[in-house]
Amino acid sequence: MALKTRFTETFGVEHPVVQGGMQWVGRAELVAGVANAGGLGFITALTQPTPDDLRREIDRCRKLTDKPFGVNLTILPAINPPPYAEYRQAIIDSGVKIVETAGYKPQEHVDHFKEHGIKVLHKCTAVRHALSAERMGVDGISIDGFECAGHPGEDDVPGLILIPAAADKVKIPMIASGGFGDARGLVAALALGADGINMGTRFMCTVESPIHQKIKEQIVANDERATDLIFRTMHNTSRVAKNAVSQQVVAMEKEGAKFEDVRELVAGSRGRSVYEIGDQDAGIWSAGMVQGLIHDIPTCADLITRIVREAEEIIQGRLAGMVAKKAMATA
Ligand code: FMN
Repeated sequence: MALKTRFTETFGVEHPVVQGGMQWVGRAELVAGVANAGGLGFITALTQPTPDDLRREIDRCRKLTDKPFGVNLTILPAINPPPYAEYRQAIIDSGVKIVETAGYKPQEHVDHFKEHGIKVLHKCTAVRHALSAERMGVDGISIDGFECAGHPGEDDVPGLILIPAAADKVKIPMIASGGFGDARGLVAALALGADGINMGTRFMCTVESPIHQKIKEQIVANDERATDLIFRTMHNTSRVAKNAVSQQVVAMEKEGAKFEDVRELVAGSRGRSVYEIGDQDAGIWSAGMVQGLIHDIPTCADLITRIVREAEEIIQGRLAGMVAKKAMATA
């Protein structure tokens, strides 16, 4: 059995379950694990130091799976931006057929990908941005509620409102993101009008995820309160795992610190070392509130199979049973 939605039809995957881009985490082994399980995984382009490294990572993923997978291109404003056009070209040349864009002003990227017949799933955090991406011609929207790991935007609208608000207006297939980790979340997302779910934190905590075992165990140990919002005062909010460093950044921001003051604490190299050496206090690392729903470290196949099977059971059992009981009661 399988859940068929507009998303699975449009993007040609078996299950309506996506693994979104994750800096330092979205590498070939995880993406292939998701693909082999029938989900849609995205290699994170900017985790690769150069566009040529990205080409090699895509090749490596192809050796691990013959199923479809995609590449995430995250577009963030930067003083020294990465060579986006070259990364884009690497994706196009490699023959990847699905891209997840995220971040600011994706128009030129979307246009170029569409010229090459690539399907684009655009991830954003507001209904107005979803509608603008739809007008740009993307094939699907992934909408991230306030619960999500990484950048939730500045509107602070949780998924329970954001997803149906977006579903009321967006016409193309839409994936719900932020706070999803199990079958109950998938069924809820479908009920709210989405065509599937995107998960970040949940996929960090799988066998194939290329991060230190101790960080996976930390996620299992953490509960739903174990996140901090940093860069609030800089209007560039990021939801990260609560640790010694995030607490220090939050405290410094309260005292009026500017980016320069916290730059060393939030350095990407320190965040990366968390995953390499398994010291959760080595730097800033992204994780969402859904940590409170994560209790194990399964393979991607076990996770996706479990989510889809239990979702079907909830729909056909608990939910259908409620409708049947009401029908009997009124008969
Ligand atoms: N989203 C991006 O678009 N680009 C990134 O580079 C990126 N890095 C992330 C790194 C980590 C460790 C995590 C957990 C998330 C990251 N995200 C990034 C966000 C995820 O793609 C996804 O939208 C988010 O995790 C969904 O919320 P959840 O963690 O509650 O499932």
